[in-house]
Amino acid sequence: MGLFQKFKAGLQKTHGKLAHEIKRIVTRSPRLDAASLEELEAVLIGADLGMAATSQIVNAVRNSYETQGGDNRDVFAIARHEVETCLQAGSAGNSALHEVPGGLTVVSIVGVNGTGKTTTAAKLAHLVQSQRKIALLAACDTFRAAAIEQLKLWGARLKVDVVAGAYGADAASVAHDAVAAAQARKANYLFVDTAGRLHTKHNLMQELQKLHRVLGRQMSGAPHEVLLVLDATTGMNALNQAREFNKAVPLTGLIVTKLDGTSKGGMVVAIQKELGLPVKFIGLGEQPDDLQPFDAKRFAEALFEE
Ligand SMILES: Nc1nc2c(ncn2[C@@H]2O[C@H](COP(=O)(O)OP(=O)(O)OP(=O)(O)O)[C@@H](O)[C@H]2O)c(=O)[nH]1
Ligand SMILES: [Mg+2]
Repeated sequence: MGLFQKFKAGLQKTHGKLAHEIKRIVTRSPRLDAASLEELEAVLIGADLGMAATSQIVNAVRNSYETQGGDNRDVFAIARHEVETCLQAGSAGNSALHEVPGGLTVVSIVGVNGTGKTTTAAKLAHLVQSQRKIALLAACDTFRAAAIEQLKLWGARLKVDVVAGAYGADAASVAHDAVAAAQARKANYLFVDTAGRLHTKHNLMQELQKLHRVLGRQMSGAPHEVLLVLDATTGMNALNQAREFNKAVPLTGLIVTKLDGTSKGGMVVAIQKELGLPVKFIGLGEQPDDLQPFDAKRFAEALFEE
C-alpha cells in the first residue's frame, strides 16, 4: 500500500463523514448562501477541526465565491489548501524525528493512561529499525507488571531488545540502565516507555521530571525528544493534556493515535494550530507499520479528497 493510500485508509472515518456532508451542502444549491456556509461551519466543527481552522476555511470559501464567483466544487480544494497551511504553520517544518548524528538519540514517550504509549514506542523502534538503525526499548512503566510483559512481547515480535527492571522498581533506575545498555551497543535510538499518568496529578508529573533528570545526567541533551501520545478519540480534552504535560516536561512533539477509530480526526489540525507543537507521527491502526510520519499535505488530501 502506498503512503497516501495508508493515510486514506486510516482516516476513512473522518474523510467519509466530511465528504458526505460537504457534498450534500454543495449539491443542494448552485451557489453557497449564508445558510450553506453556516452548515459548512457546523460540519467542520463536528469533525473537531476547531474554531480557528474552521473560520479560516469558511472565510476562504466565502472569499472565493465573492471575488471569483467560484464553483461549488472548489470547497474541497479550498479546505485542502487551508488545512495544509494551518498544519505547516503549526509544525514550523519541524516534524521529523530528531537524530543525534553518529550517536544515541533518547526519546521519552509520555501521556495519560491508555493513549497508546507502549504500542507507539514499539512501532517507533520498528520504524527506525526498518531504516537500518539500531533501536532499544526501555520498559520504564514499572507501575504495572503487565506493562513490562507487554513491551517484552512487542520486543520479541519485532526483534528489538528490551531493557526492563523488576515490577515496582524505580523507573529512573531502569532508564539509567537502559541508556548504559544503548551506549554499550552503539544503538541509534532508545525509546523509553513510561507509565500512563494524569496530567493533573502533581506527584506523578514530578516523577516524570525526575526520570528526565536522570536521563540528562547520564547523557547530556537526553531526552532529546519528549513525545506526548494523544488518543484522537478523546477529542478536545487532548488539548488540556498537552498544555499540562508541556508545563511539566517541555514537549518536542506530539503523536496522535487511533485516528482510524474516529470521525473527528480534524482534532490534529486544532491541536497543532492552538499549541504550536509539531505532530510528528500519527497512529492509523494496531499493526507495527500503522504508525506513519506526519505529512501535512497528505493529511489534508486524505481528509478532503472529493
Ligand atoms: N486502532 C488503533 N488502536 C491503537 C492505536 N495505537 C494504540 N492502539 C491500541 O490502544 C490500546 C492501548 O495501547 P497501549 O500502547 O497499551 O497504551 P498505553 O498508553 O501504553 O497504556 P498505559 O500504559 O496503560 O497507560 C491497545 O489496544 C493498542 O493496540 C492506533 O493507532 N489505532
Ligand atoms: Mg503502556
